[in-house]
Amino acid sequence: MTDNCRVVVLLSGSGTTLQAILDQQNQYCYQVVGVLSNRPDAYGLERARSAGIDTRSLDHKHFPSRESFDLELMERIDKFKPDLVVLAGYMRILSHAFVKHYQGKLINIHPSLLPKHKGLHTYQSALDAGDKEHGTSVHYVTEELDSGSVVMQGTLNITPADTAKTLEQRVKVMEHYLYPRAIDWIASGRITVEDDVISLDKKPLGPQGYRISEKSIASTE
Ligand code: NHR
Repeated sequence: MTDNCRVVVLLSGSGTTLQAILDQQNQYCYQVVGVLSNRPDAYGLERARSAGIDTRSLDHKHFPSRESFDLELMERIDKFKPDLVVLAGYMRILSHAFVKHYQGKLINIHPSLLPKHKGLHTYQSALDAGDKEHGTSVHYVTEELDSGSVVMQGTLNITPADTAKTLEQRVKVMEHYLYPRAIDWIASGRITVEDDVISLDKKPLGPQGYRISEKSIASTE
C-alpha cells in the first residue's frame, strides 16, 4: 500500500484491541494517525491520548439518522487522510454510503471462524453448535454484516472445559497478535484483493484467508 500506511481506528469501548495495535506499531509499517469513537466516554480515547494520538468523538445520539451520523464521521475520518480504516470494537452498523466510500480499505475483526457465527454472542453459539474449533477472522467490511472477504483467521481447538468466558479470553489473546499483523500485511501491500479474491504475495488465499493456530502463536511468544 504505502511505505508508512496511515491508519485510523474506530472504536466504541475500552480499546484493548487498539492498545495491541499501538503497542506493536514499532515492529510494523503502519502508523495510527487518528482514533474516533461514537461514544465520548470510551476508554479507548484515553489510551490514544496517552500515546499522543489525535482523537475525535462524535455522539451518534446527536444525529437524526444513521446516514447523517455516518456522513459527519466520514468527514472527520478523511481529515486524517487514512490509507486504511480499522474497526476495533466499533459497535455501530455502517451505512451503505460509508462502506462504499472506504471500499477496499475498511477492515474488522470478528470473533468467529467466518462464515460461521455471524453477529453477537459467538462464543456461546460455537459451544451450542458443538463445534470442535472456534477463532477469529479479520475481514474487509461490506454492507452486509460480517460478510466481506476474509484476510486472516486465528483458530483454536475447543476443549470440554471451555466456557463462553474462556473462549473469549483465548480468542482475545489471538486477536491481539493477529490484527496488528493483518494490518501490516495490508499496509505493506502483501495482501491484495481482486474480485473478492484475497492474495498474499500474489498467491490466492482460500475463502478463510491465511490461517494461524493458537498453538503456533503460543510457540512464538
Ligand atoms: N457495518 C457494516 N456495514 N458491515 C459490517 O460487517 C460491520 C459494520 C459495523 C460494525 C463490527 C461488528 C462487530 O465487531 C461491524 C461490522 C455492531 C453491530 C450492531 O448490531 C453489529 C456488528 C458489529 C458491531 N450494532 C447496533 C447498531 O444498531 C448497536 C449495538 C450497540 O450499540 O451496542 O448499530 O461485532
